[in-house]
Amino acid sequence: MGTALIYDEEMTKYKLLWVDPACKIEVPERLTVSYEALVKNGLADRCVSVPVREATDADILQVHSEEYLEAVKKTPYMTLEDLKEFTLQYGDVYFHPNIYHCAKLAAGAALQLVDSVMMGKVKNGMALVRPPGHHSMRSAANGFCVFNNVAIATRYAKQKYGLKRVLIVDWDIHHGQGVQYGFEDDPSVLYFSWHRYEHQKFWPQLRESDYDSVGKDKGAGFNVNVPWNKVGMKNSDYLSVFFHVLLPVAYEFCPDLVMVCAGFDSAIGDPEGEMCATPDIFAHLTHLLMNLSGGKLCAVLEGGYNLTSLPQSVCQTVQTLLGDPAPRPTNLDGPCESALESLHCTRSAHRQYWSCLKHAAELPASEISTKRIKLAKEEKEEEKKTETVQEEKSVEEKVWPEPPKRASPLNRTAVVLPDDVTCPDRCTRFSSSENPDPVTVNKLRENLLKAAGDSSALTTLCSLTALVEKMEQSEICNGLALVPDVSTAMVCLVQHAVTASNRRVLVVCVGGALDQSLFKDDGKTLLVQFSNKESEETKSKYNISVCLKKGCGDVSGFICAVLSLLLPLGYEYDPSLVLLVRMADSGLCDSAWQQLTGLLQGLAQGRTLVLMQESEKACVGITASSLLGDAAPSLGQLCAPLPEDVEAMERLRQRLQVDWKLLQTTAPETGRGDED
Ligand code: Q9C
Ligand code: ZN
Repeated sequence: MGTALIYDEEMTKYKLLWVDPACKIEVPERLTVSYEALVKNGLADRCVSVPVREATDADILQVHSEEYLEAVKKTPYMTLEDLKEFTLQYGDVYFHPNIYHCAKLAAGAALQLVDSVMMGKVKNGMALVRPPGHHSMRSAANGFCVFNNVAIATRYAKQKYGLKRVLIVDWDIHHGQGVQYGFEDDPSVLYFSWHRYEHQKFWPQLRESDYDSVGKDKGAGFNVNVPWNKVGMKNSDYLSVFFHVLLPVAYEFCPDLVMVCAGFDSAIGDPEGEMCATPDIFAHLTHLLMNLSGGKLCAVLEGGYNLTSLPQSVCQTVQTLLGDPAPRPTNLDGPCESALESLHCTRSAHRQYWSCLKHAAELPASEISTKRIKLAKEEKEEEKKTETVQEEKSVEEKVWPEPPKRASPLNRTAVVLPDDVTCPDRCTRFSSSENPDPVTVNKLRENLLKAAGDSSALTTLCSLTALVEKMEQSEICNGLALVPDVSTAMVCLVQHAVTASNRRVLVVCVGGALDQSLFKDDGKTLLVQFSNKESEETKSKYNISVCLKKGCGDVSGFICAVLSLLLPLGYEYDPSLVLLVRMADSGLCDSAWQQLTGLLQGLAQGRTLVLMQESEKACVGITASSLLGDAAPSLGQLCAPLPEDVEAMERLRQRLQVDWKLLQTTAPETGRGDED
């Protein structure tokens, strides 16, 4: 099942017809450069091209008022002077004789996308549209937006397909206040937005964009705002918010569909956002959402005004939707203090609504909200003084390397299986044809003798070391092996893999403990084990045991640990290879195993080798499917994890955050920072 791409040149056919500094960045080229980049990179061709349509009055009226729609309907017949005057009643938006037509197509494109995904014609997709939508309100255009495309599509999806829960992820750098207003009291729609805020100094300067707007009435807890109070946020800041706020809440919510307000003004170089996250981060943001709702994801373009970073970011998003492995994450040096403050605030505002956040630290008595008001005042005065200077000062041009071309793997998944186990669909059976070098064979034999393995075990191990080499050379992306003894195989492979310089192996072991003494603390391996064995204290930053009371049997606890411990550790470690070891009787249910397998593929460019005990052959099919990039089945709405597990995980997180910055969830000394 493919990826839909919706684009129509018609949506480039309106533009600003007068001088307005606030609106001059919203240009038709935003769309043409994005589409051309998709064509140039061979991505457009790999997508299923879906035509746009016009949203009907009925579609639009699900979100907007009749008066507003009727007013917009008149704009195609207005003179330039009338258009200017009509525009004046709204903030930071412009009208054009053709914008009503384009706005109907933009909303209609989002509807077509929902239909394609929900009818199973494709598994996911992206719509490249103008005008954007997330600022427009029931009776008002705003922020370049005329109709609220994503809100309209969300209402439509719920109604037409009977969806119970829709998640809207707004990664645009502006607050989609229109979306927030539209679903504030609705618990069936979870709206998440991060946005440049600067203590209410940044447009649209709304009090209700802050972290304490959590939703109203029945919708309390279903509006999640992460305000950025400084510019220059980086990849680490974005990922930290995903690991410690969005993903835990999203998995607990368990959406039937994910809608993305895909604005790319949150990328480096954007004149509005002034953030520093690189375009490759969108590969990871996308990947991390692709195992929710069985992979049903609709991304709809919002902002993005740097004509270099915008097309790069669009390509990263679409290529990930197509299933190509994400690039190695870059620049993960941990979140900044201001980001940690925001993270802390949002987590504490939501701790009463989400069991995954129950252990989040409370805010020190109103410290931060009073600071907000004070700062907003001070900085406004400051601004007045420096206004003339500011006008002359042009934003310094940012430079960043173009993201390297991502290869689409020719051979995705290789399997090493006993002869009596059939090779799963779309996989290739792997056996090493070349003779491995004698040194390798001797080492393998030594290890085997210790473990009393036989000659067929040696053949298997030879194949596996050869497979690791092929993965390293990018000839094969990932692999799966059934072995007679996972511990021995794992030890042999780790020993083999780390002989090459600058290789780092992340070993993830589920169910049952490995002999930790086999691992050195030299940083060439990071071992993370999940089990119910009360293990001795974690010995080093590279040897980590996550102990859950029921082992991997409690899905909620397990998934919390994966999202907020394993993923941050894995991303910060940045392995060149992931070894995923499944012990016999791990107690892990199939869907949680597939979630784990799917999520880990964001690391090491998807180079994951799964080792399973021979007795686990019933899981070969589902594991292969996950390695091939199929979305994991949804876990269902999660209940609260066991309190003792939550506490144990929190203790572990606190202990490890000294060494692993992506595990931090609070600023070093909250309330300090920019005090006078
Ligand atoms: N410095 C979207 O990204 N403010 N809308 C412009 C100029 C309006 C952004 C101020 C920004 C609207 C969809
Ligand atoms: Zn924006």
